[in-house]
Amino acid sequence: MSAQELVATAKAMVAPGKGILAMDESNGTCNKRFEALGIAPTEENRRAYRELILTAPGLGEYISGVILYDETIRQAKKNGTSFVKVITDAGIIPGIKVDTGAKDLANHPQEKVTEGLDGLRSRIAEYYVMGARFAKWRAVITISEKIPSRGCIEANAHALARYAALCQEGGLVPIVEPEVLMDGDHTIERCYEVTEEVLHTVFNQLYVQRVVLEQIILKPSMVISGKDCPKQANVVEVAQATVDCLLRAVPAAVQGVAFLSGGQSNEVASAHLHEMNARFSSILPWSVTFSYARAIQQPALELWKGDNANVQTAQKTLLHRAKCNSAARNGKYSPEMEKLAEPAIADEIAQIRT
Ligand code: 5MM
Repeated sequence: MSAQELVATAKAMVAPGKGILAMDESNGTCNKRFEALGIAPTEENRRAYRELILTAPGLGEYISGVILYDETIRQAKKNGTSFVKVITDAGIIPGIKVDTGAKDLANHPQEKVTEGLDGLRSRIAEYYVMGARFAKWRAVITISEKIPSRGCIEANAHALARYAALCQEGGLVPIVEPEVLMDGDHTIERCYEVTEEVLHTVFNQLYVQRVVLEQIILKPSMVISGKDCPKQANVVEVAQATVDCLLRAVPAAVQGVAFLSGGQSNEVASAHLHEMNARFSSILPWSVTFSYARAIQQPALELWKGDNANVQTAQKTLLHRAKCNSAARNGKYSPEMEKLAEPAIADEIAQIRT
């Protein structure tokens, strides 16, 4: 793929009114989410759930790209149509998670480093032939009193940069995801400090590895209070702190920023994205959108419950969250949107819940 094609793909991933749907849960994570809702953790249930998502009518109106897992990119609809065909027919770009997970970092208790560089060049080549046009690699940074360490930040930043360089060489746009976890009782100020250090380190490593910033999407976490912090920053404070932090640490050449939701509630994740776009779009050098997993999927998964009879209602709920986040990406979301959508499917939802 040429440099122009990589830029065009990156631009399309963050196009106005659109964002990315992360559905790249590894089997372990997907099974955990199923089991919490009493859904059997089988390959067929994972396939059926992914079919529900990918066949939601009108998904392509709000979603530019979907991130798949290795098992999912090889799967097909019940009628045999491959998921990759379903996705491209809907005008959506297929993407693929290529990391192999966060593992314990030697000599660094409680810290992780993401693995997956071995054999990555050939896996990228295989995924490209299968139809993927972008990839994702997630690094995980934990905050507590004495961490993150420099060793953890540098190891993860180096791996992200090596991954990104290999993706560009192989024709995939890399999504660079350094996630600073919300777990803990730290303040928003501490989250700011850690996020800024992590982003500076990541962009330094991207520079060292000669990654072309116009051909990447950054997928950061927002600057937010730890979930057990007694003082929770409000929506305006989160938007302000996140924008300040990113303006200081993310070069203007980056094609787009697509936030993860990280465990925020659905409405709050939409409100934060809206606030950033509504207040600051005139000063932001990059497009700012979403790349949410839980904040789009969770209500649909809870309604589906593994039952075929619930598919259409679950799809409407999924579409609703995609639409709210699409509005937020344009700075046009309001909590009213949540109320307006409810009556249309309220009866169906009530029936499933009883
Ligand atoms: C879908 O979740 C992804 C991680 O899955 P594994 O831990 O099973 O590999 C994750 O990378 C996800 O893409 C992002 O964290 C965004 O998800 P949220 O739920 O934070 O929006």
